[in-house]
Amino acid sequence: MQGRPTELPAWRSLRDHQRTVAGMHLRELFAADPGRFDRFSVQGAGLFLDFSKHRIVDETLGLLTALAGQAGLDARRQAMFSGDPINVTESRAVLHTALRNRSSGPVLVDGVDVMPAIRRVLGQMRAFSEAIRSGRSVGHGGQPIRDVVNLGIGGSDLGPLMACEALEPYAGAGLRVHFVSNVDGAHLGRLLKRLDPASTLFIVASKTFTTQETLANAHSARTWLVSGLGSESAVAKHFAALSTNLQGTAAFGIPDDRVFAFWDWVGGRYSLWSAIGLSIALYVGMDNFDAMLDGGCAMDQHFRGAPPEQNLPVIMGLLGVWYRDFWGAASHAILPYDQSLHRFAAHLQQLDMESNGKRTDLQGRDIDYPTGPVIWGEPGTNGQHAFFQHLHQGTDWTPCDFILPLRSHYPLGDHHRMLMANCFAQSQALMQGRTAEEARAEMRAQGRDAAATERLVPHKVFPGNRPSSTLLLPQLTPYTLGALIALYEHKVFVQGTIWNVNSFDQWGVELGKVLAGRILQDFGNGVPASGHDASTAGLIRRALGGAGS
Ligand code: G6Q
Repeated sequence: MQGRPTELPAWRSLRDHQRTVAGMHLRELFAADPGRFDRFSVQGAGLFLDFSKHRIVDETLGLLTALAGQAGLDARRQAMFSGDPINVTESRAVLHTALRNRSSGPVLVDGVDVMPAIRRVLGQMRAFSEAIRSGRSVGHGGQPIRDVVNLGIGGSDLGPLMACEALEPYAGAGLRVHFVSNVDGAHLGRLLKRLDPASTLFIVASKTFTTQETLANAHSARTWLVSGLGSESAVAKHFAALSTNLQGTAAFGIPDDRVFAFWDWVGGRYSLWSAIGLSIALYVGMDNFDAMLDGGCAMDQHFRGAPPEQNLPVIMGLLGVWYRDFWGAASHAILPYDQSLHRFAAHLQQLDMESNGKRTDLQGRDIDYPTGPVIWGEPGTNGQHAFFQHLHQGTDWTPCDFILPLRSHYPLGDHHRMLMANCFAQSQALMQGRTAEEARAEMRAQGRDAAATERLVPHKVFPGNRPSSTLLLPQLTPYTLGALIALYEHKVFVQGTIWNVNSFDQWGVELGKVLAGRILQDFGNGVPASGHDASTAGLIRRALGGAGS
């Protein structure tokens, strides 16, 4: 798309159409149309999406899918899956989908089929994970590995951490997996207190193998290990690396057969499908990792094949654009009703905000329309006792995604029915709200006197008309988790296409890194360099002088 999305005919029509829909209330739309749920719900790759509780009518969906067509979604999707260098600012292909490609066909980058290399690394991951899990591969002193520590940050941490938490029911009893990301010494230090070097394996997960935090943690872990086991040669048995920088891993002293490669066409936040997922394979076994790839692949096929009005990522992406650009919604809540998905919102926060938090379009022009929203969330039911007040009665409203597996891995008493009832009740309350008459009638029925009732009525009114999607999974399995993650990846892609941004670079994280390097030098020199602003120089002086200065 060379022009701006705001100039597309469908964008202009949506602007007018929004004014019509703004006068409607979801409660009335449901009352007038018994077929609404059936018409506005779809299935794909084993997931079910109810999008009937959105501020849309049939015409809205038609206009939104027209917008996708006019923005060139089909061509751009084809370009991504074909390995075209759509990450134009880094001149790279975007092929995390090749990592989960289960067909026998080739995927070409610069005329070279990348599938043989992908299958080779998957085979290496299988051999390594099976050897460690079975106890065939042991530590320096002959002890089996009991604790695996993934040292990585951002995309080299959030995805595998989220997936290991989600798939805990599939983990055997043998291995514990830990994740250390923060350069704050407390993160590594607190964990090391509990570990035995003789039975610990460190995985240094870094695409570039230059990330300050990860390398600092890796070097400190190495010092701890060597001092605990009394030999430099122990490093070879207790470290592995996941990286595209094979020179860097060799310089660290990790033997080549313990280095798991991936490629520059895998973005960090899309990398859990690559060797960066080794911690997942170690924790739940390679068969389950493969099942996760299968789920991701099924969602890829759905995304490529389903018509726009039945296509989960397309619908979710378009609804996000609808609220962000035509209603002014600044944030979007992710509400998994599953404790095992407690890091899912954090993973999506990076996926979405790093991909579409952009203010420059693909042609390098400033953008004058809203792009990616703030993504946030926590599992239900906990969130209900914390921030849901704001969702129901705050002056801003926030579109929500409710995510619910229908079967639990922990069928304790009536817990799961309670969980499901709460999930459905929340989206219902957001949608229908409570009128003054209803609030009044309820209080009267409870025997409250008339004066107290009237005083409380305004506080007990819920406006309703607050939109949400509900995503149902049969159960949270490796397969459905794979499909769920891929669904959100493609949702982000759809939105990036409409907003005409490069969803695959992240220049916004650079500046802070450069400045941190300079300030670290100041700490070494014992004085702030000239050229800092007064605030930064003052803070550096206080830090150099200790907490009490
Ligand atoms: C993700 C980002 C970023 C990256 C980390 C870690 O898309 O690029 O979060 O994953 O900065 O980078 P390394 O894997 O290179 O250490």
